[in-house]
Parts: sequence; C-alpha cells; structure tokens
Amino acid sequence: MKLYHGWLSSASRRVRLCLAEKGLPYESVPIDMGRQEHHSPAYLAMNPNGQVPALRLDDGRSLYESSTICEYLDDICPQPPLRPADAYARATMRNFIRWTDEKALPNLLILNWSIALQPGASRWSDEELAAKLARVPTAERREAWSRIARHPYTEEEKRQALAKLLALMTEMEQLFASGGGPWLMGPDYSLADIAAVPFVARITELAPDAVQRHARIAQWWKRATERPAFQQARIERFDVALSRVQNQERSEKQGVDAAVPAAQAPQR
Ligand SMILES: N[C@@H](CCC(=O)N[C@@H](CS)C(=O)NCC(=O)O)C(=O)O
Repeated sequence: MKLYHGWLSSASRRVRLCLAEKGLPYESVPIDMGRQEHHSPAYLAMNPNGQVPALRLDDGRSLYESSTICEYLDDICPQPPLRPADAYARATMRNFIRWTDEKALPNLLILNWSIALQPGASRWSDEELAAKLARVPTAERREAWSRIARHPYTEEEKRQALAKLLALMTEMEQLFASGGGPWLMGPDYSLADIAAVPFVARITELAPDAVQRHARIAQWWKRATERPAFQQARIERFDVALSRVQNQERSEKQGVDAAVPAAQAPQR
C-alpha cells in the first residue's frame, strides 16, 4: 500500500496512526500542498476532493476520506479490533468521528493554514492565484485558498475558530460519561480515539490549559501518546513538523533547480 499524506495534516495523521496500530507496512508518499501536488490530475484520480490523505492499494485501486480508510483497514486487518463490537456503540463512534470531520477540521484548518500555507500563498501573483484556484476541485477549499492568499483570517476569526475547536472537549467528555472510559468508546482504544488524537495534539499546543482543565482528557492524552503507534505515526509538534517539512522541500527544490538549466528551472 502507498499512503499519500501530509505530515501536518490531521486527516493523514489519523491514517498513519491506524496503520501503526495495525502494524501494517506501507510506502509513505508525502504531498507538497504548497505546490498543489494534491490537485494534479493523477492525484485527483485517487481523491476527487483534492485532499490528503489517499491510500493506493496494491491492486491499483485507491481510497480517500480518512475515516473511511481507517474502517477499511480495520476490515482487512481485524486485529487488534478498532471498532466496538456493539452496533449501537459503533454508530455512536461514527457520529463522533463525523462531528470531528464537520465541526473540528474546518476550524483547525483556519488556524493551521494561517501558519503553514499563508506565507507562501500571499506571495503568489494574481495570475498564479487564478491558475491555482482553477485546479482546486471544491468550492469550499477554493474559498479557503483564496482567503489565505488574499484575505488572511483575522485574529477574531482565529479566536472563534479556536473556541469552536475546543468544543471537542465537551464531545469527548460526553463519550467518557456514557462509556466509562478510559478510552472514548469505553475500555478499548478505537477509531474514535484515533480520530481525536490529531485534534487534541493541536489543542495541547494552541491552548494547553484547556486540556489541563479536563482531567479525564489529560489522562486520555497521556495514555494515547504512550502507545507505540503514536511515535510510529510521527505525530510531531506542529512547529517541529513544519520546519522539518519546509527544510526538506527547500533542499528538494534546490536539488531540482541545480539539476535543471536555469532557463528551464520551474518558477515557484
Ligand atoms: N474529510 C477529509 C478531510 C481531508 C482534508 O481536509 N485534508 C486536508 C489536510 S488535513 C487537505 O488536504 N488540505 C489541503 C487542501 O484542501 O487543499 C478526510 O478526513 O480525509
């Protein structure tokens, strides 16, 4: 299997966590979003939404949507199981994951893109921006790219995004109350925990006090980070991952530019 992913992407981090929990080997293909690798025709053939991650199976077929990919991995590799056996608990788990997709991710995107993508996007000329937007397949993400390139999110918008992201704590508390913990669906670690880890990782960086105010979540976080899969999935601090990725992209670009005669060097 090949995983097309981003080191800083929450959705990608979920799939890396799931693969690590299962002990499944895979080839890692990091995507450079600043260079729109995820909007290329070849990538869109794997994920028509033009988002990371995408999983290419050994037979050439591919899958997208992190929660769908994780369920698929749990189907093809049932041990250790990452979904509750009980049908009602499974449905509850799916609703929680859907909540994170619909309510948490769009708000984290505002905060993360403002840091990781805005500096590069704001330097694009109007012509470059128009050409780039034309390749973005969804109206929602065209709007997001256009915002960071030309109308950066305001401090007030970022404050509101963080407040909405922190509502995750309430959702998690409700699951602890109904399932009894220590994991979100009760006694066993599940795809619900995997879905939450990347968001809580970011919350511990953006608003560390928020986690400390929720003793159960703080304990859950400690346990989640102690799992071997957490290290294997490489859930680094956002700033650490960002500078590592940027250094790598810079040296790759220098390598490309050095290998190509100046007149043909790509204009980036
Ligand atoms: N619901 C999707 C969300 C995927 C998603 O939004 N990925 C982000 C990174 S976390 C992305 O590709 N951003 C780049 C873009 O939209 O251009 C999933 O869970 O796979």
